Amino acid sequence: MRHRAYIGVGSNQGDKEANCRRAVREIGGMPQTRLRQVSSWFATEPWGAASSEWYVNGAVAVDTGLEPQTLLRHCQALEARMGRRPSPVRWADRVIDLDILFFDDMVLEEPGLTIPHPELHRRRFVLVPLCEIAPDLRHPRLDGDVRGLLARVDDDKRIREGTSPGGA
Ligand code: A4P
Ligand code: MG
Repeated sequence: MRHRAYIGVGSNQGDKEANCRRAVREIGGMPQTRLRQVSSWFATEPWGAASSEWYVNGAVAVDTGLEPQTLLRHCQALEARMGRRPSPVRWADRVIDLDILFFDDMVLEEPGLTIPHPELHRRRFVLVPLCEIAPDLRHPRLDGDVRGLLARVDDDKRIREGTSPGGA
């Protein structure tokens, strides 16, 4: 378990919270990977989307021995297993979406993988759950920690407070 990673979890199709909980369970079952923290689940207004269907979003912390590209492959395999189909439409509705937000204090730009996630500081639906589990986590490229990014974020999309306890 050499690394600490944070993964954003979202769904806006089907039983959204059940989808998120299943994804969290299966993330915990990935090889060399252990769940450390799970945020509450939040109902969030769609961001940047053609769709008007609200999302359920949360975030998890894991300790993992996987390297970033391998963790991404496992996340994509899980998305596919849960029935997500590739869509040509950006921000299309999805059964499950897993984004690697942070990986240690790594800064990485590789084909198909940017870490930290390039949009995370613009999205309250990412920062609110992340701030619940890791307020003091520092962004390796931007000035400040998650709490500070959330205080400064320019995003007026609505979020309903997590009503349900986190967990899988
Ligand atoms: N990719 C690059 N870096 C990463 C990373 N750090 N983690 C690549 C995960 N993937 C990464 O992602 C597209 C490509 O990003 C992948 O091939 C991967 O190699 P995707 O998830 O397959 O496609 P996408 O999600 O449709 O596109 P995009 O532009 O990444 O959308 P986002 O940013 O994921 O946004 N509103 C609310 N309220 N809540 C949401 O969860 N989500 C989205 C999707 C839009 N609006 C939302 C929400
Ligand atoms: Mg994505």
